[in-house]
Amino acid sequence: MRRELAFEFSRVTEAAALAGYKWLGRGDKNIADGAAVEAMRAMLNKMNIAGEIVIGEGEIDDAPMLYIGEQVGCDKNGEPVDIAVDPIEGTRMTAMGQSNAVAVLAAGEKGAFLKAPDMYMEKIVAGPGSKGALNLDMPITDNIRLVAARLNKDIKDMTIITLAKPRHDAVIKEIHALGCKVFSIPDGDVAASIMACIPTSEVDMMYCIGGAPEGIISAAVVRALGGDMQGRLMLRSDAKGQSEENDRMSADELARCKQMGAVPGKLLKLEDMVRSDNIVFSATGVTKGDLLEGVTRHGDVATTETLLIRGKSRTIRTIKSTHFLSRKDDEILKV
Ligand code: VTB
Ligand code: MG
Ligand code: MG
Repeated sequence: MRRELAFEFSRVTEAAALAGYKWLGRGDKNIADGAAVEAMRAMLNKMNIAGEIVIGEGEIDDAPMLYIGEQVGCDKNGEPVDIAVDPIEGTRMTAMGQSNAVAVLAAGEKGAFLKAPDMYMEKIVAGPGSKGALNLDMPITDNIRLVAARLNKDIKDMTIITLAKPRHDAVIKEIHALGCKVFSIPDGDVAASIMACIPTSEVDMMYCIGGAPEGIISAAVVRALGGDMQGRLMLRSDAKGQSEENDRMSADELARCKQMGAVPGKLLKLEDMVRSDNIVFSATGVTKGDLLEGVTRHGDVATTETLLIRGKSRTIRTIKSTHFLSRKDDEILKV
């Protein structure tokens, strides 16, 4: 993938964040998501690529989406690029004015990403110092012990980040019983996965059952940062419990998995989820967070902060931009 494309992708997540920000604190996560989707689509369609959305988000909560299989870009003969998107990772946070919402995407060469439907995924992440130490077939407590040994840390000094969801209550208890610290955030495991990979954060590992799209996007940035990750696609009934509706949705997920060649329950290593180092990851803060500043706006002037990472060179850039909104193209402003 051409190096210059990296910068172009940062403009795509900037536009999505600016569009989502308009709906900050207005209580409607679907409108915020829809605005970010439209802005992201408009920007992607200005790029000289033959792009395909291979991972989208939205089916789990029926949100508006850039759908799987959608062709983007304005040059059919341009560079073929596979793109995994989450126009707002944290729509609830945006709607409720909570921290840590980001607009995010990962792009790679054709076939770079595992194709999977929008379903759940169990995932575990650790930083570069623990490469090869993870094994999702073993209990989480064993994984923590192995990572602690790699990091030369006391178990009691280990910090594991997860999502504060009822489905994690039991695992949080186990981790506490082991003597570790648990940071439970309401939503957003992509940011949490990045935190597990950067040496300056307090977090050593990420564990959760969250979205598969977020899992693949996280795998891209974890690989780019030299960290490690394993995952396992999970049917809705296994993640959220059996009910008539969950069982019906699980049957649909299973059928879609078959079409796409994905296998629920199968252990996925980092290299299975992201097959190349030649990827670009871009995330722009929508609301203020642990990793990135959120959008700010004073009249016509808005600012954004973006994390742009190229996997091949492992260059990590933080881009602070100032935008004069009256100069933006209509299709970004009108949403
Ligand atoms: C997961 C997680 C995301 O939403 O998709 C979660 O991966 C949805 O969980 O990071 P529930 O179905 O239990 O609400 C996020 O937290 C935000 O998109
Ligand atoms: Mg999300
Ligand atoms: Mg989303």
